[in-house]
Amino acid sequence: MPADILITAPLPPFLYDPLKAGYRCHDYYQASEKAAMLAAEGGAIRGLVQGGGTVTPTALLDALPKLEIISVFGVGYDGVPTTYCRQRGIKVTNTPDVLTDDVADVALALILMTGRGFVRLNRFVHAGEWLTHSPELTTKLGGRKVGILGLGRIGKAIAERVSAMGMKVAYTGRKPQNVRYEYIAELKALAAAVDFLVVACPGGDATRNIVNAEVLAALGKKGTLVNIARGSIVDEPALVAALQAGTIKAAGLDVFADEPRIPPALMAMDNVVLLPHVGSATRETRQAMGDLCKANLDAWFGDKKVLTLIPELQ
Ligand code: 8YV
Repeated sequence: MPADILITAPLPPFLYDPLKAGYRCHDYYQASEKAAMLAAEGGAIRGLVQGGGTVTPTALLDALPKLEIISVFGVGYDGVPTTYCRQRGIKVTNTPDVLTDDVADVALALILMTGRGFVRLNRFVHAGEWLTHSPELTTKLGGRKVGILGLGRIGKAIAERVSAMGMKVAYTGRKPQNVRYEYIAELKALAAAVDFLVVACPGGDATRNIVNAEVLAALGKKGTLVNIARGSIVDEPALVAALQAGTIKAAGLDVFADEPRIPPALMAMDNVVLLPHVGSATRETRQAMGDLCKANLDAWFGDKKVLTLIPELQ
């Protein structure tokens, strides 16, 4: 008898179809009568599949007394109440490693697009302006310093990429690591020391709004903020204010506080590059994430093992 699985996020067919073939899937995300679905099926649910950004309230988990595993389709699990899951013995898995390179590519792209003005220059050519005047001069990236907030797998992949371009790297995090990059303990001091501040740490309560007005003031007119992690880490109104006041130079953002809604003020700014949360959005990587998301469920419902248990539960 296949296990009952609750689906709480929109899933691509290359994940959803194999899940439907192996499990009894209940689409909570699309259900119009969510309470009724929980009342009818909640008691049978043994697995839950959600996205990286999906917020899973404990009230929902309370309605799933037989839940054994949450398999996150994404590396970030900031929407999962992990302390609650530990108490109830619910396993939580994610999809690390397979998306590292793609997300790091997006950070590099945002550095190039903001630093070298490539988005503006693209508009310039499309608008026929090259016929009438010369393009603007921008900033040489070699020799500039990149500060990485969160030197995990993705942070390290970003450090490698910018190092290859001759940029210098500094980082902050809970503790110094055995790496060749400069460690700066305080986020504000890191911001003050760099030309690009790249946010690459996990989201969640521990990092909520840590990139605040003070940090942005330290980053200053010389500095560009790049965020490929979670919108929750940056105080978004403070960021808008800093850009409006010219406190910082520019921003390159792939993630936002309330996706897909973006503060209208950002849309109009020429020194801001906006992407629609595409860090992992290649066919190859999303397929690998989907395969790993399902493999974790299969391993659990097969022989009570998982492949990528989150660190907090290890
Ligand atoms: C995905 C992400 O967009 O992995 C993450 O944490 O934010 C992204 O890769 C998301 O997980 C898809 O559900």
